[in-house]
Amino acid sequence: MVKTYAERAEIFQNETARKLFQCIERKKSNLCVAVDVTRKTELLDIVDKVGPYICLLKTHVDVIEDFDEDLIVKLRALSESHDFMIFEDRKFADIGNTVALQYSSGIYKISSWAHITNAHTIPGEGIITGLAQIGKPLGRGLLLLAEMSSAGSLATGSYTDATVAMARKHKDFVIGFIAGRKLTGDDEDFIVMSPGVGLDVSGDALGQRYRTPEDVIVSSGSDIIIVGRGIYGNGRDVVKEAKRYRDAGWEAYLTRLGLLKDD
Ligand code: S5P
Repeated sequence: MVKTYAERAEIFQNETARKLFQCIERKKSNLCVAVDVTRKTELLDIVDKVGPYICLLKTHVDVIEDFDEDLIVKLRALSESHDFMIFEDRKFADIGNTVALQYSSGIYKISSWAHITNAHTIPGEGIITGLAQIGKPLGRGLLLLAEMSSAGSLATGSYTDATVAMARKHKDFVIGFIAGRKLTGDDEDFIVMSPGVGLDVSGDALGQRYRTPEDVIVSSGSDIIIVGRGIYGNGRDVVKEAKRYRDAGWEAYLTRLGLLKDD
């Protein structure tokens, strides 16, 4: 039987994973919004509007042109007031020693504010141990990129399988995957977050591919939908779209649990 988010919240070894699933259940939202804009004020404005409808905010902090520490103070305040967690989509991809520095230091000091970050597994297991040195004492969580939504992605087959095997060895820090589908059995608990979700278009001009919330959650067994331009793009009504994706994601979850008819 498919477990509820609340039931799964009890199982995770990692504190961040537990808190995220509790938040999903509390807010009845499995929506992560990806806000890829380049100005502080625009980012904060969108986050303030969508905050009530999301469980997780995904950032690309390195695209912000006027980044400063005040942005982090404000994002953290919004995360408290609207009750969501923060995922910096840094996609680390280097040797352990380097990623530990990139995670903790430099201008962004990602480990000091992002509850969750992610990494490619191309460098091998050292990338996880390097990031864990910094993130574990802070109770942070790591996602591994096991698959990608973009056309022609090389993260398939044995690469994806090897990524899952690495995650299994580090369950206290690796909380799950970026992937298009559930990759492990029901007896293991990893969070699956799926990007490339959109209700209106099937892709963009640069290789992105979109699927519906129903497809990723009901058919593919994913846990969290990541939606970017479908919510804030092209003069859209951000609040209306956030509610629309939250509702679609939650309905898909209820369908997966068998509480709604899948028709
Ligand atoms: O495979 C991936 C992995 C990620 S994290 N495909 C993705 O699109 N992403 C991220 O999800 C990407 O970096 C972007 O921030 C977001 C998708 O944005 P959208 O505007 O296409 O919905």
